[in-house]
Amino acid sequence: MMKRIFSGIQPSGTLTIGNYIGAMKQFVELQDEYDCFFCIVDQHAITVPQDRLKLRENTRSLAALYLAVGLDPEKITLFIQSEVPAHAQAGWILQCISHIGELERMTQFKDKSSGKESVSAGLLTYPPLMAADILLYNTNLVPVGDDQKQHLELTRDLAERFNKQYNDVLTVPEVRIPKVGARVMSLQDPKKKMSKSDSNQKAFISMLDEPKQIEKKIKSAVTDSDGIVRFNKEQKPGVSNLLSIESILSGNSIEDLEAKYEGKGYGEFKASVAEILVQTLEPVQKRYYELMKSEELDRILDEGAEKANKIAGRMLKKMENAMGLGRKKK
Ligand code: ATP
Ligand code: LTN
Repeated sequence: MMKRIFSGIQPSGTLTIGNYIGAMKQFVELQDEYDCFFCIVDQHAITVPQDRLKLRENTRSLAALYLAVGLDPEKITLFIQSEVPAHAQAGWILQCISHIGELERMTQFKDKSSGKESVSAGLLTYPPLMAADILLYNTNLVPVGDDQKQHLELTRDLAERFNKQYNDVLTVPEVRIPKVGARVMSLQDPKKKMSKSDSNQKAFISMLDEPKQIEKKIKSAVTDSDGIVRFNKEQKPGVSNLLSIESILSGNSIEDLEAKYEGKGYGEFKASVAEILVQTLEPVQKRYYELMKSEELDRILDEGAEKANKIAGRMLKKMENAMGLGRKKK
C-alpha cells in the first residue's frame, strides 16, 4: 500500500513564494509516490482575527492555487478543514493530553503573541489541532517548511503519549523538510522568514504578483554593499536568500550561480532572479484564473471532504473508544 502524506496551509492571505518553495513544490514532487491529503486549514487561520469575507476568498483562492501549481485532483485529496468536523473533535482530545508548558514553549506561539496585550486561547492550542489533522489520517510523512519542525516534534510526542496512555491506535509520523529553500527569508529583513501575513508588501513575492511588481520588489530587496554575489547566510543574508530562490527555481546549483555572476553586479543578478520568478509564476497564474472561474473547484472540494470525512471519522471513533468517550462505537 502507498504510504500516506498529510500537509496543510492556512488561508491567511495570498501564498508567497516561501510557501511555494517550502511546501507546495514538495507536494507536487511527491504526489505520484504517496497517497496525499492536502488541507486548507481555515480553523488554524482563525487563531488570529480574520475578516469573514476575506477568509472565504482566501480559502477559495488557496484551493485554486493548490491545483494551479500542478497537483492533480485525480491523485490527491484536497479539502477544507472546517468541513471535516473530526479535526476539531480530535483536536479537543489532543488538547486534553497536551501540557500548557509545552504549548507555551512553541516558537510560533511566542512569535505571534509577543508584544500583544492579549491573544486568543486558540493560538496556544494551535499545535494539538495540527496534530489532530495529521494523526486522523494514519499519516506517515508530513512535508513542511523548516518553521513547522517543532510542531511536528510535538505531534509525534502527542501520538506516543496517546498510544501509551490509552491504546496503540495512532501512527507516529515523520517530517520532511526540503534540503534547500526550507526557509525563504523576507526581502526587506533577510533575518526574518518570509510570511504571507507580513504587513509590508515589499517583504514578500505573492504567487499572484504581476511581472512588474515582482521586478520592483526584487529590485528593492535588501542586500549589502560589497557587490559580490556569493552565498554566506550569516554575512550576506539578503544575497544568499536571492541565490537560494534562483537556485531552486532554475535547478542550477549555488556554485554554478556564483560562477555565473563572477565579476557582475547586483543589478544583473536581481534581474535574473526576477526573470525566473516571472517564468515560474506565469503558467501557475494562468491556470489559477481559469480555475477561479470554473465550477470544477467546488466539485473537487466536495469530493475531498467526503473522502476525508470517512477516513477521519473512523480514526476519531477509534480514539474515542480507546478513551472510553460515549458508548462503544463500531
Ligand atoms: P502566516 O504568515 O499566516 O503565519 P505562513 O506564510 O507562515 O503563514 P503557513 O500557512 O503557516 O504560512 O504555512 C504553509 C506552509 O508553508 C508550511 O509548510 C510552512 O512551513 C511553509 N512556509 C511558510 N513560510 C515559509 C518560508 N518563508 N519558507 C519556506 N517555507 C515556508
Ligand atoms: N501549522 C502549519 C499549517 C498546518 C499544517 C497542518 C501543516 C496546519 N495543520 C498539518 C502540516 C500538517 C503552518 O502554520 N504552516
